[in-house]
Amino acid sequence: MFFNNTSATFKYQVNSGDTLYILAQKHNVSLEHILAVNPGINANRLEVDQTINMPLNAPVAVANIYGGPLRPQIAGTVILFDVPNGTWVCAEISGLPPYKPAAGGENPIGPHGFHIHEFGNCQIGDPADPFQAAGGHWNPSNQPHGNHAGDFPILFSNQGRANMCFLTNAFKPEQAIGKAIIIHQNPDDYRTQPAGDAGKRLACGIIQRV
Ligand SMILES: [Cu+2]
Repeated sequence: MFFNNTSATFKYQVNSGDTLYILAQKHNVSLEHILAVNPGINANRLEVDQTINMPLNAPVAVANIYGGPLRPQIAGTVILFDVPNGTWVCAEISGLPPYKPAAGGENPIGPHGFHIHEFGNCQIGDPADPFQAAGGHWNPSNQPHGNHAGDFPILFSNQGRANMCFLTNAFKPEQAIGKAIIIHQNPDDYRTQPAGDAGKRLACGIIQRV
């Protein structure tokens, strides 16, 4: 998934009442664009629950991610697209640290806990425990960790690079503007409260309107 790739799509399940014309209007893309990414589709006979390709609209928000003192090599972007009922999130990150298995009571390094935190503040603060100014996980609906709006899948490093897109129905991109995205040193276990035992904060980026 790339920022400027006009053929980027996501899967959409047709609801009752949908027509391609209505979908084009709702998602601010052209009818021609929808037809182009669905070769052979019968535009006059959409069926409920049929899966079609929907072109991604322009991204709503982006966070430029920078590594802090524990891993200054990290750099990348996280891009938020508006999709029906939620947000399509794409992350492209480089410079992640080498994987290290758990040893001596220490958690493994990688795959990396990855979240939206509540404050859009990436000040480093204490270099031994950086980015505390970003606060805890963004959790507007007061859920347990594992179900925070800001809970993301872990970042999976491939020799330092991570590249993934995923769907979340926990928020719309607009709502996340002004918050911070944090990459942690350790995996998120999705059950330890309140932050999944993901450890120190390696990188931070503020979500900004495109
Ligand atoms: Cu976090």
